[in-house]
Amino acid sequence: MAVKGLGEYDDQNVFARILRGEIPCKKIYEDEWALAFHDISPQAPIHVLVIPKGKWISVADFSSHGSTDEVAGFWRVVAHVAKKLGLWESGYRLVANMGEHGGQEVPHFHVHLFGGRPLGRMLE
Ligand code: D5M
Repeated sequence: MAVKGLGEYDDQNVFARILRGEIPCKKIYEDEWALAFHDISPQAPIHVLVIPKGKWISVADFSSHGSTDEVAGFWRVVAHVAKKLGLWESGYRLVANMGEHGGQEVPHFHVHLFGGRPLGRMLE
């Protein structure tokens, strides 16, 4: 079920719980800005989620309460993980679902990183 509105941050969402270490994940990389781990239900040979440490639900929160350092730190992790997984040469796809129409299920901002095979024009 997709997120209905993009209002208050829910501290009990699954990614908040992963960040607090309450739920395990298959971690790929972590620093002060972001955490990257394998998606529990992979849609491609490589399907990784990168989540910021900040309490952001959508990109709207980048501007309202994300510092430049936080935003840059997050995107650097995305690039670092793509390199670490050997995807810089072959290419890969980034997707961020936002809200109900975007099909967002977890109300903590995240970027899906897909790779490992030719992905076609769009996944869906
Ligand atoms: O995608 C949310 C994604 O989060 C979806 O691909 C499944 C994934 N997910 C949900 N719970 C977990 C845990 N516990 N570990 C790893 N991955 C998980 P969305 O863009 O919100 O539709």
